[in-house]
Formats: sequence, structure tokens, C-alpha cells
Amino acid sequence: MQKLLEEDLDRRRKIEEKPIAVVKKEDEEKPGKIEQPGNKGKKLFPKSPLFQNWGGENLSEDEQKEAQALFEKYGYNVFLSDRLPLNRPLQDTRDPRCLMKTYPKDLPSIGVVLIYLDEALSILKRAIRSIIDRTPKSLLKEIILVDDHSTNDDLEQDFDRYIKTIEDQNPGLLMTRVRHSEQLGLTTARISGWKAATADVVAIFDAHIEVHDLWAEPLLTQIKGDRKLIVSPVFDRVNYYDLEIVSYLPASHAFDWALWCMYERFRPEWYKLNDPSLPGKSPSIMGILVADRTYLGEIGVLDGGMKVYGGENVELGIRVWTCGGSIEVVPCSKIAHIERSHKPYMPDLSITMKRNALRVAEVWMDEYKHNVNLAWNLPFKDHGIDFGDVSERKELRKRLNCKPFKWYLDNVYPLLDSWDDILAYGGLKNLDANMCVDQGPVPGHTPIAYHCYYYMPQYTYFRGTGELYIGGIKSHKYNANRCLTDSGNNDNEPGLNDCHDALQKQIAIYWDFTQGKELKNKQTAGSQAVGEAPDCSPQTEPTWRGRAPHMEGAGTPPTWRGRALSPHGGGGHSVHMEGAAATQFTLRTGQTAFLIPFLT
Ligand SMILES: [Mn+2]
Repeated sequence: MQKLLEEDLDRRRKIEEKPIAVVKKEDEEKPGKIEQPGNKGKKLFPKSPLFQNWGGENLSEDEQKEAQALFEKYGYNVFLSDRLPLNRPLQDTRDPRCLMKTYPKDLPSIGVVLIYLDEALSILKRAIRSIIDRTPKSLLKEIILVDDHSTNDDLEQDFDRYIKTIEDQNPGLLMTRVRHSEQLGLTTARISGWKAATADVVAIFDAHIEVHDLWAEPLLTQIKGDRKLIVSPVFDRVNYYDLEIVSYLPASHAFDWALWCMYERFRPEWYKLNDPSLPGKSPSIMGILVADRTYLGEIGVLDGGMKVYGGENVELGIRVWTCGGSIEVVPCSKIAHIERSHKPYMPDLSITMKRNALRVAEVWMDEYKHNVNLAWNLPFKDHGIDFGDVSERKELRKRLNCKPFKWYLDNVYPLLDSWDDILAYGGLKNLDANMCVDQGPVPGHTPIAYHCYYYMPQYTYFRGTGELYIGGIKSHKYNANRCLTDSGNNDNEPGLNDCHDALQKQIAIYWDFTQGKELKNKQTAGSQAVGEAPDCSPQTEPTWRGRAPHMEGAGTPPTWRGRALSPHGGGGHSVHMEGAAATQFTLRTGQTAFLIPFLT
């Protein structure tokens, strides 16, 4: 969903962004310029993400305080938004080929649902203004405003007055208000917007958007051609700090096994056509969607059991594809979307994200459902997360006679690594030293021993190929993991290398590992007797005693032998491991066995 889009793009933004000053330098530096007393204050919030990226040097101290307070409340520059025209022009960011296209006259009617929670009034007004100005009257049947229990006062009377004006000016347009008496979360809000809609096609949007010219026609044309198509426009980014538009190229909407969403290249067939104005198939949607209203109902709209935020977009993507429809991103349809600096829902969205992801897995992912657990580093069973009742969604899947998830992986999303052969995952803990293998500093190639805290740097995965990943696992085939390596030199510490690189450089990455047995590198083991530590004197030869949780107290603990790993943080431990030693490394027998919980 778009929050993830926002976060994904936040990361990209960190690389791309340069501060854009509102005040032109040359004006400021003109010799002899008279400063007006009281007009220009010192910078009060130099560390604020707003003022770091936005001029505002000419604001008085009071204005800076006002702008900062509004920014903190809303996550974007409301001070500036309040001063920009509601019908501001947007530059045309479409591929030039879009301008050559013509669209049928008899397109279906469209209703636009805007979902909001504590959105700034001027942002909402601008969204409505742009939709009315840039959608043909003959197509735009209604705008449905869904308020998911906002608390700001100006969204009451001031907004009512504005809507009244809009209604007076546009007698043919239906303005529908849906107000929730409590916060129901994005998914339920979207469903309530869909319920209130009456047009042939429904567009479900965030309210911090502006549509570009000719946004609707390309989408409606696609749906007219195939009612089982769910489409998405391409979003341009509106900077939260200066509200400038940054053009984005068309891309497909994808996700990883944690169900975080991300942009990805279209399938190779799309690039072969060499025409970036053409719609491209997409495994999922980011959250904003346009669909035939009746068809969306037939396939179950959205999963009403989702809470707050996250996962419902992936659920829709899998459902549409496996139940006979498809998804397209349509490049000639563009909307501008504010990527907020922070969002109003709750401080840690990963809590509901995780829960909702488990829901999607349970209903749709068949034998692959535990990959969601793997991605979130959760035990397969007894993870303690209540994801609610999914029986209705399971019945829906049955009723719609949907294809298996494997079909989706093979035909729709082959870039997602199926993780078929992950045999074990967890933390590699040495009980004697009470330390865990940790990926160490990144970038870097030296794993370290560190006190066990079981977060990402210590996530370890063992693959059927013999690869041991330390520090997490990537969901996509195009991304390389970091493999534990053994250079084969007896005095060398184990390394951590990009698995693709290591293969190319012929560094040994394949390990033999069985829970409760010694771990050794398959490739270098021949040259190095396991059990001997040639770099250590017999007196200091480390002995590792490891117990898997399910073996606790049962029989003789397995013995681990070690190659040196640099101790981190001192503490007087001399920590050695043979490549790596596992104790709390839990095994997955075959592909379906559950794991013993290893995290608390
Ligand atoms: Mn958004």
C-alpha cells in the first residue's frame, strides 16, 4: 500500500533529494538589500526535515513556528499548501506518446473515493478541485469523501461549507460523505467508500493527491476492454516539504515476503515493446486502485478483517490474479501523491503489517504460507499473533474457485524467490559464550560474535543448497543474500560475502549442517579435519555445546568446534567457531514442518 510506497520512496529520496530553496539566492545576496526588521528571523528549526529541505529563510520566527507545528501535525508542508492556489497547474510528466492517444467516447462513469484521516483542509480541497477540473463532467458521477474519524476541527464546518460551494457549482455531481464514528483503518474505510459508490467504475484514492489532466480516460478505456482488470495510475511524488512534483517512471507494483510493497521492473515482454506509454502487468497494487465497481464486489472488495494499515493491497493482488482477473499499471494516467514525512495511523505500523500479512498467508499462500513467518522471523506456530477469523475469506477463495498460490508464483510473480529449500532459520547461539553470530559492520565482510539480541543482523537462514545467510534473507531472485564463507585458509576467520560474488570468486559457501551435529564447510572440509583447530593450541581449542530448545535436557548436548570469530565488545570471551556453530538454530524437516519458537 502506499505507506510502503512512501517508505520505499523515502529511502530513495534520501539519495535523490537536494534541498530546494524557495527564496532565490541571488535575491538574498543582492548588495544593499535592506532587511526588514522583524521579517526575517533566525532559523529556529534547522534540524527539522521540513526546514532542512525547504527554504523558508524569509519567514518570521512566528511563521516558522506555525509552519513547523503544522508540519509536525500533518507530515507535510501545510503552511505552504495553505498559500498555494487550489487549482495549481501540474507539469505534464507523461510520455509524449500519451499525447497522441485517443480514447473512446462511451466510457463508463467513474466515482472517486477519497479516504482521509486528519488531512489538512487545503490538501483535501486541492484534491477535490483537481478531480473536478481534470475529469470530464460526462464521466465523473460522484466524489465520495470517507472520513476515518478525523479529529481536526476544520474538517467539520469549514469543509462542509466548501462542499456546499462545490455542489452549487456542479449540480450534476454527487458529493457523498461517509463519516466513521471511530477509526476503522484504511481497509475498512476503503470498503465503506466502495459501498457508498454508485458509478460504473470506482477509483479509491488517498486524499493527499492531485490528478493530472486526462488521468481517467486511459484507466476507463482499459476497464471497458476488460472488466476483470484492476488498474493503477502512475503516481508522481509530491515532496512533503516544498510540494513540488517529481516525475516517476512507470513500474510494476511488487512486494516481498513480509508483504512490504516496492516498485519493480515490468516483465521483460513489456520492455520488448519499446513503448513506455503502454500498460504493464503488475503482480500487485500499491493501494490506490481503480476497478469496475460490480466486479470488485464479486471478488470480495478488500479483506475487511485487516486492521489499521498494510497487507490488503497484496491480498487484493493475489486474489485478483488467482481468481481470474489481472492487474495493470497504466502509464498515461498520472496522479501526484504526497509522500508524507510521517503518517497519522500509529507509531509502529509493522505491528499491524505483520498481523495482516499472516492473514494473507493463511488464506492465499498454501504451502508457501510460512515464508511470511520466515520473513518476519516468527515461529511457524505459537507466534502469539492473533490475526483474526479468516474463515469467510477462505470460503470466498473456494467459491471463486481460485488457482493455487504456486500458479501465481510460476505465472505472475516468478521473480519472488519461493524459498522452497530453506531448511532452518533462527539465531546461531553459542551457549557457553552466550553469544550469537552477527553480521558485524556493514559494509564489511567479517561476521562477529555478539551478545544475542535476535534482530536482523543476527537472522540466519540455512538453505538446502548449503548456503548460510547471515543478517536476513532477500525475497527476490534478483537480490543477493550475504553468505557465510570459508576461504579455506586455516588461519582465516569466516567471511560474509555477497553470495553471487563469492560464487564467482570461488569462495566456499556451502555448509553441511544438521541440528545437533557438527557444522562444516562442504568445500573446504576435506582440507581441514573438523575437530582440530589448527590455529589453536589444544588447550585453547574451543568446545561448543549447543542445545536446540526442543532437545533441552535430552541426552548429551552436541559438541561444536570453532574457527575464530572476532569477539565484539570484549567481555573477556575468546570466541571461536568452526565457520559457524548453531545451537538455537531450529530445523525445518522437509518443507512443512514447523519450527520451535526461538524468539521470545
Ligand atoms: Mn498516501
